[in-house]
Amino acid sequence: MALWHLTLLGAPTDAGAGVAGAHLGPDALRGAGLARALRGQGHDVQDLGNLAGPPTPAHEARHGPHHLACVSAWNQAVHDAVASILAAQRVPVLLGGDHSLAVGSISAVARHCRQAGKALCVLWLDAHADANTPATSPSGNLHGMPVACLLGDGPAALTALAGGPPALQPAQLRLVGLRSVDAGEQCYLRQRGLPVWRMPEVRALGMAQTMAQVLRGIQAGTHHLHVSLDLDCMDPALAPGVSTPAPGGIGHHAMQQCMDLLAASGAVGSVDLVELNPLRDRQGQTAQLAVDLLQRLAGSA
Ligand code: 4U7
Ligand code: MN
Ligand code: MN
Ligand code: MN
Repeated sequence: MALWHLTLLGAPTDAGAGVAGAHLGPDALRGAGLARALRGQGHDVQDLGNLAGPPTPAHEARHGPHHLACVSAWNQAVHDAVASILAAQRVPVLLGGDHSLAVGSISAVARHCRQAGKALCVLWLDAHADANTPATSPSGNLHGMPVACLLGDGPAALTALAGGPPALQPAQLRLVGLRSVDAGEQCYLRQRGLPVWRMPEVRALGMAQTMAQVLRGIQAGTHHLHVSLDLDCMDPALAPGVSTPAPGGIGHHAMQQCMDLLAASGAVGSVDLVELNPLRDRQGQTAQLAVDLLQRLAGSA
């Protein structure tokens, strides 16, 4: 039970994804009543509206990651805005947009934590590992690369956002819900020793036990927990409005439990809510679910 001073920030771009539509995410979340729902829980909610950035180019790059210049422009804007929100002692909630935007937001969070002397942990809720590099990526899409970028492996335009050392070390990450991991990512996860809870493990342990492991050692006060929520972590039967659905995801009850346990930790200091694709949604059901989950994540004030 804590009052959050939340700041919503939209980044309407799909330049990091292989299919169009994630640029409509922020406004669909607003349309589903996100701010109203959070205020209804007693929180202080500010909405900065949408950032401006370049449109997604009509053609993909023939060599290298697709739309890199466009993706890095958006990430620079996200980085700077998230840094100001954190400096104002508020909790940034980045409304995506595709998941490449997490490079900008988490780079800003990492700098903030270094200055504030807080230990940063990042919970990556996703069907995918997002740990490709330009060398391993089967698609060339940058929303499949943010984890590697944050660890210092990726295009310089993105890794440089952290301002020197990589934004994260592997032990600071916890990847939960994975079930679609590419061969190159598999090697990378093992080589870098990334802590991962794949779907079969989440199912076997149950969400309560999974989160007990994920949150071990994380304490409100000394730690800053960043939640990077890719909506495709959920089962596509529940959350069809995503660009890259993968069957066999987290169910409704387990997801609610996950949010409740995060709220109870008292350690959440920033959030990405990404990969909503309204063009693929059914009657706004995924947007509604996202609002419900964020409400539980914030808990009541
Ligand atoms: B998301 C993929 F190949 N791994 O790299 C890739 F399967 O942010 C998918 O998690 C990436 O939604 C999905 O393109 C990125 C593919
Ligand atoms: Mn993702
Ligand atoms: Mn994903
Ligand atoms: Mn996706």
